Amino acid sequence: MSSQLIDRSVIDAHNARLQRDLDSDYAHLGEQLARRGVDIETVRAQVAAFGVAIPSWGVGTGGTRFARFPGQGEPRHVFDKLQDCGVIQQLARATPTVSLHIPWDKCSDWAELRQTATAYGLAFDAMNSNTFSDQKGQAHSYKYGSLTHSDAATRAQAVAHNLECIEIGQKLGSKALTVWVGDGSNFPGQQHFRRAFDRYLDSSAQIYAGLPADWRMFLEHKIAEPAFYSTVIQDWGSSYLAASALGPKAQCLVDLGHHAPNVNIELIVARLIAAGKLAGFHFNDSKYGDDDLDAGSVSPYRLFLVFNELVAAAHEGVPFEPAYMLDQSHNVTDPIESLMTSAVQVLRTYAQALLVDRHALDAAQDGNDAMTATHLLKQGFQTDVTPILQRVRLDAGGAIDPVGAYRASGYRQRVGAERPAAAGGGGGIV
Ligand code: PSV
Ligand code: MN
Ligand code: MN
Repeated sequence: MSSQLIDRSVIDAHNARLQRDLDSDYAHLGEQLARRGVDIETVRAQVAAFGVAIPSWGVGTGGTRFARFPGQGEPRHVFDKLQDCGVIQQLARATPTVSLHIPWDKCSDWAELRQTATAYGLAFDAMNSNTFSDQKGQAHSYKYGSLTHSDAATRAQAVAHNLECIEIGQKLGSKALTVWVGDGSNFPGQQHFRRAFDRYLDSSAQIYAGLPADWRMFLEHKIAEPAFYSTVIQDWGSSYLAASALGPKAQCLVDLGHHAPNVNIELIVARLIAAGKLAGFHFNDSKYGDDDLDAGSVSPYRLFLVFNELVAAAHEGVPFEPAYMLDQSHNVTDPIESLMTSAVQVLRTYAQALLVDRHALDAAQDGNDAMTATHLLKQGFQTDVTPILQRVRLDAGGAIDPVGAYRASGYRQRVGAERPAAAGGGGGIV
């Protein structure tokens, strides 16, 4: 990284205080894992190669439908957002890519944005389109839908916006377009279900036709909100039907907060892997709905069970290439601290899933030994892999304790002085 956002000396001083403990903890964990037949160095290398994208909208303070309480030094535009993402990557070393949202992240010089990202050690992940809110000056409103609207001109406008997102993404080196539409209805009878879905397929096919050869289209389903009676792409079944109709470049993206409470998301993940249709994830956690809480903050075991499916499929050589992204909204924490913590949580969960003895699990499953099988999963989940995560960060030039180093750096206070408080800034609150 050529552009150091946090002074190297701050990180080094912080690491120097923690390194001895880390060395001892790492050696101890290495011994423990060796007794289980696991080579800690192999796990470390796998974790080091894992990355999760930051949502550009996540570095702004979120809000709810009731209020938004601006945070200190909120990013004013996409360059500020990128700078915050650069800090996250510099300290936590788990987030080498950023996922942009258009038009929230529109700028006048995409080449400059790309150069800036490179200087921070960042690249661009999937582009996200937005036809769930009206933009200034647009000809047709999305109040009653976008890609599925009953009016052809409104659908055409939504298609054109998605094509523009692809065009921008090509300038940035992105390779995927994520499409989430809130289209649906609030009253029984308001919408003809089959016709609305047909219109979705027709509009999406026009977007699909505009995909460059090496691009993928991620269809993101969500059970409800903003439509509260029916949503056109409300579940993985609808998403799968659409992705299948569109073609091989279309796949289904799983946002963990987009399901009914208690839905078995890991089973959905397994089904999509088997069908060759798993696009990737928006990681977050939830208690009630699309809460967009920090990944693993409420139900870390649920996240583990998702990773268990991913690691099992990779272990079995199933060909798949999921895109990993966070999608969170931060109302009461510093977004940089939340995003670093969530990225670390994702890596932690991946490492824990890597520890599961796959051969023993196969044997327990084949032998119908439910207790051994579930113990094997718990053994991975209950292992404290913190020393591995710390070592990975240290080796990559990051901070052993990212939040501690971040607080010591005074970055938030510094940008607080440069960026005046704004009532509306920061991007999405959806
Ligand atoms: C919708 O709830 C969603 O999960 C989609 O990914 C949007 O792009 C994002 O949130 C906006 O905040
Ligand atoms: Mn999402
Ligand atoms: Mn969401």
